Amino acid sequence: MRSKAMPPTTFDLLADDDQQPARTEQIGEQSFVLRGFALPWVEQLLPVLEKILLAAPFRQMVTPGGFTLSVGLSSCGTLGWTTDRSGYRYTRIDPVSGQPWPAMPEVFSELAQAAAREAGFHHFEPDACLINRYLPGARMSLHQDKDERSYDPPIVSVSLGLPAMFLFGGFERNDKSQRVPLFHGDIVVWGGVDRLRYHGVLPLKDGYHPQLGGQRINFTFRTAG
Ligand code: MD3
Ligand code: FE
Repeated sequence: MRSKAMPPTTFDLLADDDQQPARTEQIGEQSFVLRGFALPWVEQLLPVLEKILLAAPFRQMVTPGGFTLSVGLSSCGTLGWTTDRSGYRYTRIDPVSGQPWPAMPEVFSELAQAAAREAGFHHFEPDACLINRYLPGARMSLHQDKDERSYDPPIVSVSLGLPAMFLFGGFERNDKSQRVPLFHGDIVVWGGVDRLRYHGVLPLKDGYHPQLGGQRINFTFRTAG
């Protein structure tokens, strides 16, 4: 325990709680990892997420090529991303429930906007939040995000739960990719010249996170329409 009479030491700053100040790492010309940026918001995000998932539970979707994605998907916002045998697209209606996707909670868009601004992208107005759930073994192979109407707005991604190894590639599938570990509370912002870079996620390792359990959840905010 730290005595009030003692000045705080560096050791105390690390020992007192596990929340470290957010730090920004640049991983591309216009791509930034905001370490721990979401940590102060997590308590607010989780109950809201639970409500969304009651209306739009995670489901495993099929690609046009007939492969089932290992990642479970849901969405909130005006537009939700889906894939089936006939292609990838954004829809206003959740094809499973037949209802509009759950609205984007204010706390979600506020966080996404604050992160975009921190990375230098002002006036970010996301209309789609894809929610990805990785259980151990789930992965996302290298791909580009090309289903949005404009590539001008950035993309903001929030990582929660188990850590994952993110692959950040180039503009062609075979370009060498860098590996970036993403931890609970990290936010990544991609925009401008990096918007169409290939990216993916290595298979999730087994583990246990005190708040999320044995899974990783990723929110991807986009201006899709
Ligand atoms: C990099 N999701 O949903 S973060 C995706 O962690 C997706 O669930 C991954 O790739 C995940 O499409 C990676 C999001 C991400 C999104 C768009 C990008 C990273 C990006 C666009 C360009 C470069
Ligand atoms: Fe992607």
